Amino acid sequence: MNGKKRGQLPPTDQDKIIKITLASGENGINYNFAEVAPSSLCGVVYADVNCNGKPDGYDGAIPYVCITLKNNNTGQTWNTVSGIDGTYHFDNLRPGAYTITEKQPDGVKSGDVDAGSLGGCDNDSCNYISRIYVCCGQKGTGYNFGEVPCVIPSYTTTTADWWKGSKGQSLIKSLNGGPTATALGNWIAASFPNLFGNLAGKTNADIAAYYVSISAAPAFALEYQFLDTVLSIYVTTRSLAGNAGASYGVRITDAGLGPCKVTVHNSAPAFGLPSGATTTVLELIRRADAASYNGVAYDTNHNGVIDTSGPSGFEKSYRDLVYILLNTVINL
Ligand SMILES: [Ca+2]
Ligand SMILES: [Ca+2]
Ligand SMILES: [Ca+2]
Ligand SMILES: [Ca+2]
Repeated sequence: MNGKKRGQLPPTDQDKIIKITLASGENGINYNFAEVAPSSLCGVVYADVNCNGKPDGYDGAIPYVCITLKNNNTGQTWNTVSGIDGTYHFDNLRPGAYTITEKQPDGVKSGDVDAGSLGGCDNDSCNYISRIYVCCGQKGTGYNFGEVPCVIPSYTTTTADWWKGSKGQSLIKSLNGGPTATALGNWIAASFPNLFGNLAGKTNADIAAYYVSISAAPAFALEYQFLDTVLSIYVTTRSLAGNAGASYGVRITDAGLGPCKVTVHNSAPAFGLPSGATTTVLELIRRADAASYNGVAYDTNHNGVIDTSGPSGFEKSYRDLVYILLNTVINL
């Protein structure tokens, strides 16, 4: 106004100009609001099964890992967690210098950290990537955190059918606040929709009963094995089930059973893997889920029947192979 600036920018709201005084007959000009195209940063947290420092081959995802983004110019921070496929992303960012930090999950050992497409400095031993300079509208990808998976630990309590016994049943019912909680059912359904989409909205009490009923149905022997493994993933993962299983002797870590290494031996074709490949428990279940339909594992032609002949005649043999693998290697 008259060659002088009038008005103030509030420190916390970038969409306001306040305290503009205007006398009679004055005209204010250049009260401008600039907008920038939003930027983003993303990456994956993965079990580096083949130990080559990049997410490839049959490396598995590591979900539920806390990732923090800091804008080094403003000091502002944001938190997120990796999804079931291990990916994380931060959207709607303003231009600036950023640092991404991973909270190291226990249950896996720290591996290679990588700066992605916009560059930056990675620090493998400290789980962070700094000096990521983001310009307007840029999308940074490949800010990855690799972890070294562990072998499947031996547990003291869970054996075949353990979930059917009184301890297993009461553990299921105690999860996430009690028998009427639906977090477990919703997680199973969302994570493995083709195998267990029917468990969405089900309570812990429903799932405990469902486990007993499926265990008594010979036609669903393989689905029963999957449910067994899926329950083990859930209770061993701290961010999913807390420490509820500890008093039952379950070994609980941040990463849980999901990223543990497993070799597929002769079951490889059923997972679309080369013979003898090594991957993770979670990756196996994800692959099997992708080959399943409407609650039936390996009904690949979606006809509601396990085929033993014709072009889908492999369905039965794949089920047999996977049953043996889950029964001998993963049963806890
Ligand atoms: Ca790798
Ligand atoms: Ca790490
Ligand atoms: Ca690195
Ligand atoms: Ca079929």
